Parts: sequence; C-alpha cells; structure tokens
Amino acid sequence: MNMKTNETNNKKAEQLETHSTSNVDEKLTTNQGLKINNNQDSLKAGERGPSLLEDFILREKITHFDHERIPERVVHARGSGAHGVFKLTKSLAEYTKAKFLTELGKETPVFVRFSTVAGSKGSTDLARDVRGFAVKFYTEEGNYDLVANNMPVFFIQDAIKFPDLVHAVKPEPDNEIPQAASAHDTFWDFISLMPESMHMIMWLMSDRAIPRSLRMMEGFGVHSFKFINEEGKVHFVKFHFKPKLGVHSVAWNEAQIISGVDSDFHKRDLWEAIENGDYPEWDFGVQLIPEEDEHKFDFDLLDPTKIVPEEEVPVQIVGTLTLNRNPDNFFAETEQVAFHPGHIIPGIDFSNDPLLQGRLFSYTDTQLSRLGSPNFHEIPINRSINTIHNNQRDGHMRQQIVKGKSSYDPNSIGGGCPFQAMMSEGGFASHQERIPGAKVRERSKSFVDHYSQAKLFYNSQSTPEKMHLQNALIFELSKVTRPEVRERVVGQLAYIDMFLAWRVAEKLGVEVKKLEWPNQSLPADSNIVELQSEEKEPHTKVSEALSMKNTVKNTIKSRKIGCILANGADGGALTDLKTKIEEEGARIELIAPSLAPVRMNDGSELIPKHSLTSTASVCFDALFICSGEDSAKELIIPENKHLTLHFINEAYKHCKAIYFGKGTEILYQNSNVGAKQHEDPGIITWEDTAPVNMFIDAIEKHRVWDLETERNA
Ligand code: HDE
Repeated sequence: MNMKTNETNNKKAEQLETHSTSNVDEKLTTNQGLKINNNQDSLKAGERGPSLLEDFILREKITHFDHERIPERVVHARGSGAHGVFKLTKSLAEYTKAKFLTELGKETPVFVRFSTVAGSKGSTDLARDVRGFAVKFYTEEGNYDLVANNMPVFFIQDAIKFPDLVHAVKPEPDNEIPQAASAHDTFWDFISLMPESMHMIMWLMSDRAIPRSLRMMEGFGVHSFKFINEEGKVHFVKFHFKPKLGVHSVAWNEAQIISGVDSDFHKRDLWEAIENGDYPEWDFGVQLIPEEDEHKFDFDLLDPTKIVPEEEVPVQIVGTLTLNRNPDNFFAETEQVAFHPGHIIPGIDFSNDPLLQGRLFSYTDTQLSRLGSPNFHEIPINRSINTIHNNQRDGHMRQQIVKGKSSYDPNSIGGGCPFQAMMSEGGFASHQERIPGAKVRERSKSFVDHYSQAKLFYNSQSTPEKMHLQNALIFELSKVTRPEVRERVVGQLAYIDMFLAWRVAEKLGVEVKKLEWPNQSLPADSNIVELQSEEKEPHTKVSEALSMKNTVKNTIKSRKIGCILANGADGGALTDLKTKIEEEGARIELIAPSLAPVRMNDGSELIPKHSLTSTASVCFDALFICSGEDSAKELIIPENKHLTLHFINEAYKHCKAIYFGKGTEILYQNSNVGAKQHEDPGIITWEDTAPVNMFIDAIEKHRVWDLETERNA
C-alpha cells in the first residue's frame, strides 16, 4: 500500500489502491502476462534482415503506443489534479439533507482538478485566463461534482452561446494563432457584440486571471444551486472556496516571463507543495437565500453574470477542503477524471439558470467523445465509492461483471432487483417546482443589466488593481487589428467607468463613444439581437471581498524565497534567516553563479539548487542577497554582474521583498534599488534594526503593489 497515513480511512484511496500497480522488482511482461526476454531487439529474418510480422511483442508495444493519445478536453484541456479530503465544520442540516454537509466532522474524499480554459494541454500555466476548479466529492450517497471556476460569473447568460464564445477565444481557425491567449481579434469581436460579458471581462482583465498559485485562488460554483432540506424547504445556494493562504497574483510582465522560464509553474507549485507537506487548504462557504427571497435583489439570481454581494448575503464558512496527496499517474487520474455539474445527490438540486441547464447536457456528451465509451464511470478515478447496480449493460471496455439473467426493469426473473429506492432510503427525487409560462425562445428582461455589477467590481478594486486591469485591457486590445472592434469594446467600457474607457482609448488610438444598439459598425443584416442595457447603479456600491488586497496577508507559509550567494557568503547569517523563515513555514532555495558547491565563510560548503542561468527571479516570492562581502564581490565580477543585477532588478520591478544582507552594499548600489530614493517597506537592508522580521512582514504582504510606479520609474 502506498497510501499516506492520513488516508487510512479514506474509502476512495482504498478503492484506487485495488486498481494500482507498481513495477518495482517485477519482470517485464506483455499485456497478456507473458514474461519478455528481450525488449531491445525486434524479431528479424537475419541480423540485418526485415522485421517479421510474427513479432507479437513488437506489434503489441507499437500498437499500444500508436493509440496512447485521447482527445484533449475541448475546453479546460490543461489541468493539474490532486486528492484530498473535505471536512464539515458546521452542519447545514437546516438547509440540506446532503449527508456530507450535515454530519458534523464528517470527512469526504475528494479529487480536485484545476485548469486553464482556452489553451491546449501543453500550453503555459500562466496564460491570462479563467481557471477551472472542479471538485469531485466521493460521498456515501454517490459522487457529487462541484465544477467550479476561480471567477464567480461567466461571459454569457445562455448555454446556446457557449460554442460561439469558445470558438472566438480559441486560436483563430485559419492559422491556429494565438495559443492560450484571448488577445486577438475573434475574441474581442465576440465580446464587443456581447455586452453581457462585461462583468466577466472585468474579472478576466484583473490579476485574478494570472494567479500566483493554484493554492492561492478562490473557487466559485458560479450558478445559483438549490439546497433542499428534509422537510422539502428550498434555499438558493452559492458555493465558495476561499484559500487559507489568501488570493494572490503575479504581475503580467512576470507571467509572460514565467511562461518561458517554467511554463509548468502552477503544476509544479501544486505538486511540490503537496510533496513538502504544505497541504493546500480552502474554507468552504455558502451564501444561502430562502426561496421566498428569490426576487429581493436588484439582479436575477438565475443570471450567471451576477454575483450576490457578500454585503447583501454573507458567506458562511462550513468546511475545509485540504489537498494532501498527489496523483500516482497523471493520465489515469487527472486526465481521465470526468466531472459533470449534473452529478448531484439528495439535498442538492439545479436552478433554472439557462447556462447551468445547458451544461447539464454537455458534460456527459463530451466524455463520450473524450473517453470513448459510456462506461467512463468505471475508470477508477471516476468510480463512486458505492457499488453500482442497474440494468445498463455492455459498451466499449465494460469492466463490471454483473451476474444474473435479467437486465431489464421491471423483471420477475431477477426477483425485481435492483429495486428502486424510496426517498427515505436515499433515493433521489428531483425537487418539485411549479413552472409557469409558455414555451419561448427568449431572454428574461430581468437579465438585461450588463454593466451595474461590472461597475461594482471595478469600483471595489484598489488603485494598483485598477491600474493592472486597465493595462491588461490595453495589452489585449492593442493586439486587435480591427479598429472598429477596439472602438466597440471601449464603447462598452464607457458604461462601466469613463476614466477607464478614456485611458484605454487613448492607448488604442480610438475615440470613446458609448456603444448603442443597433450599432453602426455592424453589417445591416447582422443578426445581433442584443437588448440595450440601461446604465444602472448597483445596489451595493463597493464590496470588499472583490479586492485581492483584502485577502489574507499574515502568512508566508509555503512561499519560495531565493537566496543569492557566492563563495565567502556568511553561513551564520544564512542559517539565522533560514531557521526563522522555515519556522514560519516558507522555504529558502540557494542560487549561485554555478552549480558547484559554495564555500561559506565558516568553511562549510553548500550545494546550490539553482544557478543564475538556470532560474529567474520570477520563480521566487522574495530575494535574500546573502550577507558576506566576498560573496557580493564575486557576484559582481564581470562574468556574473549582468545576471546578478538582472535577477535583483527584475524582482524589484515586480514589487517583491528584497533583503540585502550585511556586506552587500555594492550590489545594492549597482542595482536599480540603490538608485531610488524613496521609502519602500519591501526593501530591507543591513541598516535596519530587525531586518528578518521586516523581511517576513514584507513577504506576507505579497508585493508592494502601491509602489509599482516608483519601482518602475
Ligand atoms: Fe464547462 N465544460 N461548460 N464551465 N467546465 C467542460 O467538460 C460547458 C462552464 C468547467 O477539470 C467540458 O469534461 C458548457 C461554467 C470546468 O475536467 C465541457 C458551458 C463553468 C471544466 C464543458 C460551460 C464551467 C469544464 C470540457 C456553458 C464554471 C473542467 C471537458 C453552458 C462554473 C473540468 C469536460 C475538468 C469543462 C461545457 C460553462 C467550469 C465541454 C456547455 C459556467 C472547471 O463539457
């Protein structure tokens, strides 16, 4: 058993173990279990002759290889997964009968897959994009999937537009450019014609789209779902995951560099954190709205382009999600896991959100093309911890051997088995809802408010966050070659914030003209049926929860601190810092001019993990320039100078904490840091009285975003 000790009572881990194998100390075999004697040479007619068709070992190996690939997900292709556990800390029995949410202290095994949306499987982790946050709860009542994103709203209000949205954002169809990027004409053309996307665009252009780590982002169920309690009473519910480490991002310039230096940055970070025992954790929260309050808001609860501001309905924290085990095999687990918002259990039901309703069709359908068979639920990672009993039979790759003669219902030959379950036995019954109205292909008028919550989001951002959002829009729209598209987007921004629209327009060389429908720049017979949205003030003007600035800033747990050093570095100073940093749960990695051992001033030798050429400052949260005059001198000899100063200057530009140890004045002076004459809490030097504490405080704040302009002046 290779299960971790904390998994001994985990039914899913036990079940997966029965499907796992290891090659340690085993002999090589064919897929038929035959031991192989020679895996190096194919069977030939003579040493230099042609290979023989008879070589079943060669044929089996090559044939299997030829079929190793399956279609990647049409969206969310690039992903990283992990196993974990969900623990309930507050019972929701008053609102739902779902057992995993009612039995206090109950632990439910989970598998979580994070993803980017637009890019292919091999694309960069740091694309500006939404992140998927899909959670499979292996509950005793069946699998419950919460297929969430790291942003609480969506681009469109109706599923019928989803293929258009995805076609627009994916690489353009003629030349397949650009990969994993929304900065191109087709995406912004679509957006410019889709005012309902403006709230989501605010989120997408914010730094939420370039997370520092998958462990430092929120998760949102997006749609309103329904909770049903034992008495049949209904509450609307919105789901939230809030990371215990806070929500943090990287700078856009940093994201672009990381994409080159380590395009697996997020995948690696998640993997390493779990291997190091820094288990990622989230508070799980719910916003609950009694059914009778459905119409009490200035937006429609069924509209997936709207949030319920936390000021109007607070998030109640009811549990903890912890990821504590990396998958054993990426393909078998992370690639083959199949999520579906329709995988629900008694006590949870759907709302009539038209986006959610469409998703309910899409997810099974896509697994059929991706995993190739209706038996995808039998793949170990997808199996419920319950045994499956029904009359579904056969199909590609069927695993289960169902005994008995009858495979139909009702039957008498099989004794009527398997029986339907009564609700009291856990049988699922859809919540009965009275549906008024005629069959129509229409949008509810209550959905036609496209700008008020975009305003709410924008107005809730701190000044640096607003600046980043503005710069993101400028970056993206500058890549758009058609001026009329740029102009239409600016025309929509004008409904959100005039100053923002004006700043963006200025950089794009277009005028600010509030977008009106019908729109002059469209062909006369265009089939755009956008309803003109009124300019409306949101009921809640500012929401603190929307700014990353207001999230956790009092821990450096699991942060990665780079220590630049060379021969002669002060071993005592390094040990002191390392001890305190590690006490706080962070890690130090050594970076030297080469990978050769570094001779410290106390005679000891340390092996650096990186050389100045093999890594970059973007891979670290903060820098310690190790104390020691000789070390500093070596770091600035002509051979090293450029790399050392580039490292420091780049960290400085990206607003990171930098601590210059004693004897490193020469590096301080020669870097961009020394040239500046302003107060900067992110720069700590040998002159400070309690430098280590100050350094830790600065790392906790994540970045000194407020000083970005000064640092880049
Ligand atoms: Fe998805 N989405 N989606 N989506 N989605 C898929 O299912 C779809 C939407 C989300 O890690 C696909 O198995 C439609 C919203 C995540 O495996 C596909 C619509 C939200 C993942 C699909 C939406 C999501 C997917 C592709 C609009 C946030 C990755 C592969 C009606 C609440 C799950 C797959 C994983 C994946 C369809 C909109 C989240 C094609 C039609 C809104 C996290 O079925």
